[in-house]
Amino acid sequence: MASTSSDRVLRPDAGRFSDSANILRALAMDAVQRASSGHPGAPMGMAEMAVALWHPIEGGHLRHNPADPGWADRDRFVLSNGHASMLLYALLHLTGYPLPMAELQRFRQLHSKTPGHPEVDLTPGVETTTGPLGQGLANAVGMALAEKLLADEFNLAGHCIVDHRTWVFAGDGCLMEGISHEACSLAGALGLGKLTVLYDDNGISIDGAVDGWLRDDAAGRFAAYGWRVIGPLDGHDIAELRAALGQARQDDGRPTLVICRTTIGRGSPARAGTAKAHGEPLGADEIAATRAAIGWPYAPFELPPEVVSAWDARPAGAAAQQAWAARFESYRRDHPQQADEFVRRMAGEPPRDIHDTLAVLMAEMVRSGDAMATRKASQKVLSVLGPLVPELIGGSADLTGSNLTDFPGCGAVRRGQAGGRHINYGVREFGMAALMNGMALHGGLIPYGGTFLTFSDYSRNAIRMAALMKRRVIHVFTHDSIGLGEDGPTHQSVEHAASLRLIPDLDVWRPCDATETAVAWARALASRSRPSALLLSRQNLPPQTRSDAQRLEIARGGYVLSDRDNPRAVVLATGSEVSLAMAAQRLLDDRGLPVRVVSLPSSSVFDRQDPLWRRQVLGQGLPKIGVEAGVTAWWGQYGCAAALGVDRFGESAPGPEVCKHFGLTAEALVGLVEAAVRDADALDAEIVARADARRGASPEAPCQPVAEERHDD
Ligand SMILES: Cc1ncc(C[n+]2csc(CCOP(=O)(O)OP(=O)(O)O)c2C)c(N)n1
Repeated sequence: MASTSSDRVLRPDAGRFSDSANILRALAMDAVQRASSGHPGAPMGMAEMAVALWHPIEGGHLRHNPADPGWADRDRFVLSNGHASMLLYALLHLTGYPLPMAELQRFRQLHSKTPGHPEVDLTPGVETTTGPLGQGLANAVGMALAEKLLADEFNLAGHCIVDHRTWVFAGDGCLMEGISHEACSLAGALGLGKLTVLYDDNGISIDGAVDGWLRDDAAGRFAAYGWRVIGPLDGHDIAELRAALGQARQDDGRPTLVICRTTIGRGSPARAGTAKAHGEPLGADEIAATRAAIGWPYAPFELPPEVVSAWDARPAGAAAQQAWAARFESYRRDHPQQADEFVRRMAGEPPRDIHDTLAVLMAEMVRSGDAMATRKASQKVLSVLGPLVPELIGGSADLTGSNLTDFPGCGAVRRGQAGGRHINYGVREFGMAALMNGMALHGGLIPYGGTFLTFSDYSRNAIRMAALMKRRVIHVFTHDSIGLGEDGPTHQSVEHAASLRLIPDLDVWRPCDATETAVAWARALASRSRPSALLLSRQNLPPQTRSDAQRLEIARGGYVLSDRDNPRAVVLATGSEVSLAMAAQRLLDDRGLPVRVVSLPSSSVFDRQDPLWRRQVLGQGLPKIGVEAGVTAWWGQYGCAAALGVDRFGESAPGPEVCKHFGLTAEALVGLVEAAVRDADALDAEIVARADARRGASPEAPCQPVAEERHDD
């Protein structure tokens, strides 16, 4: 059970402070003090847990090589309670990662390698960006799952090249977050036996002693998920912790939770065990008192060399990596192709014949000239890509038959079974998104997962984290508008496309037919440092006709799909509304008003194109009208004079009826275009009239041609 304030009596600590833990404690309180901001309490409370896992002599459980943070078979460590970042930075510095003391002294400063919360790719040794509580834990479940999938795929008789563990530190906050339930329940169901979570059970969160709002029986809760639970144990007893972690390493097919009873801010006479230790510098006087209490006579950032050298994990790390390299060489001798494939996969390189694959795919899509829902087109894409891109690992949050994320022969991922390529995440959208981030961070896999677009809100912060971390994660969001019909407003997306487009570095694709769907998939696959969201229709959409050149232009995110001589307006459309724009164009032809139709499957990709391309596509000086079955304000960014869309929640009825009810029709679009052209003409006339008025002049007679001056040389 989360320990309560009443059962938390501070133990007499005298004589129980070790230098190995104190060096972490001191670095944390001193760096926070220097930055005048940060969280000293959790690092000080988890110092012994860190020693038991990370210290090469006193702990020895974490298998890593600080000299090569990218070693494929390293253990992964996730600090899910990311506010304890100074603990991680101290560990990375002391064990020998390239993180010098100067960086610790610049904790939380601009462009330092020690930001407020750990950021992957910024600080060597940080495996994932944490801070949004609970997500690190879910990332770790994804990492452990990736390890299992890759081990199943690559370890061959007599050879074991994928064999590492995933370790997590998590606090009360992580376990209070709902995502911890989603991720840990699934980890239990899948039997991820190489995952170990150390729970910093300190009974304190920001608002105070947690017994007012957290009285879970954590041990019972995790046991019910199918986890092995160790503890509660004394989270400051290094020997006890070390033994527990040794037990956790005996894989019995269950993930392990080690409940560590700790005191937040341990060592600080006035702050230990209080919420004040959580997120405030201790202050100079209290730091002095803490130094005296824990027996640490050194000045701030002064580190005794013998304590520092005992922390150096490079020799043990190098030996571990060398042993693995020898195993890998033997694997290479026996299985050269698989060895090359493993290297390629871990490097995130595309398969060698990916271009041929994509060409086949495109031809297939163009050939199949039937009207097709883009979710169906996506499945067709997957049935081509799946067998040829083995790193694709799919899944759905219990909507496989609707999202169409599976493909023939993909097989389900199940406990104790190898070879599955499709994960039934259950109804756990946020968990799915965060697990996918973990798998992408681990490497060797490209995760994609599906749900209805409306439920992207459930996953939203994990989508944001994928973008922030620049990871290739592909979200398949189907049933993307009111066009889905009968399920009604709870399921009909209105604001979601626009809102996802607000996330920086996320490519949102809303393809209009099978061909655009294929290109969206190809781009998402090639997009190594960005997540993508594919917004797909439930309903059938007609195929559009394109030249070969136009097919290539789809990849630019926006292109002229259908033009007219001297167009008077430009209609910009996405997804299911492209066919509506094409119908409106035909109606306008009949009325003698030529318009251009631009298909804009991905605005972010389009916005990254060179200005010349964008100008060519959008036209200059022409009124623009946007159409998408969603909120209209979004079109403002393209300077649209008008937009056809849906600015309120939907209705439950058959899709075509709902669209008609909301005025999402070609006729309505025609009306808008005509009005926009009229307004533009009127505006032009008004501008001229105003200019005349400013000059106080009546319109001049038309200019007479002036005879050209002749210069005869
Ligand atoms: C999703 C999310 N919500 C809120 C916060 C703000 N926050 C940071 S730490 C914290 C309290 C966490 O309590 P606990 O895990 O017990 O940390 P400790 O007090 O032990 O340091 C909160 C609410 C956050 N980082 N992430």
